[in-house]
Amino acid sequence: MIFKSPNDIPSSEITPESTYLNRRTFIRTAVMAGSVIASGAIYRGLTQPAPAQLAADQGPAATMLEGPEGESVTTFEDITNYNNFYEFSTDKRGVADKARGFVAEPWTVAVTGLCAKPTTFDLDGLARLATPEDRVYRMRCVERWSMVIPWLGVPLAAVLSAVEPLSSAKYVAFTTLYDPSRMPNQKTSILGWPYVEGLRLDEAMHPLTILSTGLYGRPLLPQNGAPLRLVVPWKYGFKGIKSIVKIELVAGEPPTTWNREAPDEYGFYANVNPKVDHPRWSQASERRIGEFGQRDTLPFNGYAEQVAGLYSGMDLRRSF
Ligand SMILES: Nc1nc2c(c(=O)[nH]1)N[C@H]1C(S)=C(S)[C@@H](COP(=O)(O)O)O[C@H]1N2
Ligand SMILES: [Mo]
Repeated sequence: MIFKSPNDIPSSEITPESTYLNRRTFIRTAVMAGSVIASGAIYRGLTQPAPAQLAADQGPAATMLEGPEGESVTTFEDITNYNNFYEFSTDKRGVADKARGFVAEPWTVAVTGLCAKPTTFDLDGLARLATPEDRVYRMRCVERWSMVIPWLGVPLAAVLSAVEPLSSAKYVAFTTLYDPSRMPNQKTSILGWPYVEGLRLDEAMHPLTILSTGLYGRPLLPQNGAPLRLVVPWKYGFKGIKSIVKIELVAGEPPTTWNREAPDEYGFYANVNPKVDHPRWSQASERRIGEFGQRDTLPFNGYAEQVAGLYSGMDLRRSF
């Protein structure tokens, strides 16, 4: 079998979201890298390959899953060892190790705001709303890499319907846990914490949108956003906020972390679009983790048929 692990991917093919990061981070990073070089190259100095660290007993429960349209499902090893989760590390291959031991139970998520029945759910309470289903979705990071991930999750619509949104609710705001004692990078200012994200209510209610509680038939590992993270497969990966503690129905467009950090580079909508380049790189193609070469990036990440109607009348160049 020809297999290329992410450890073999030249870092020059990955374009970190973080290259804009503030001056202090640049300086600290440059010192660690041992030289002061052009900002675009600095983070590459940090992302040195580390050996995959996967205990034998962490094997996936399900292995016979098919990807969309015959595409291969990304390996469990890659999905759980190549991550973006800045609360733990900005080094994709360092997140799993830094997040090891993160205790995700007990956990509650408050579903609140403009609704008739605000409710705080524990994980059993969520599972009672809807039986977790398998959903094999592409995931496209704005940094030009992608995976195919066999999620386990419940439709977000089931959770929102349970609290009975008021007609004044037009958007949904999501918040990650804020606990610097458990998420060590929250002691730094590399991002404004807690991480926040948002969707328009119709996007949130779309049947493709899920709250994931697992992958490969197992509960989520900390590095993938245990115990609960958002999955919106037609949008760039940064919309998929991890380790959610609050879901709030609101009237106006809520602030979102990457848009707040770099508004010219990351929009609220962040729909995958090969024709709208990031200001610093093309979005026309991507590297599928585990494959050689490049794939064409698909409009709406391949889900146009299901979701393009959500944006009729909207200039898709503005839906970045
Ligand atoms: N709270 C939080 N959620 C987050 C992030 C993060 O840094 N913090 N990174 C995002 C980005 S940029 C991507 S691409 C995906 C990566 O998900 P994965 O590591 O499970 O593949 O998580 C998203 N959710
Ligand atoms: Mo990302």
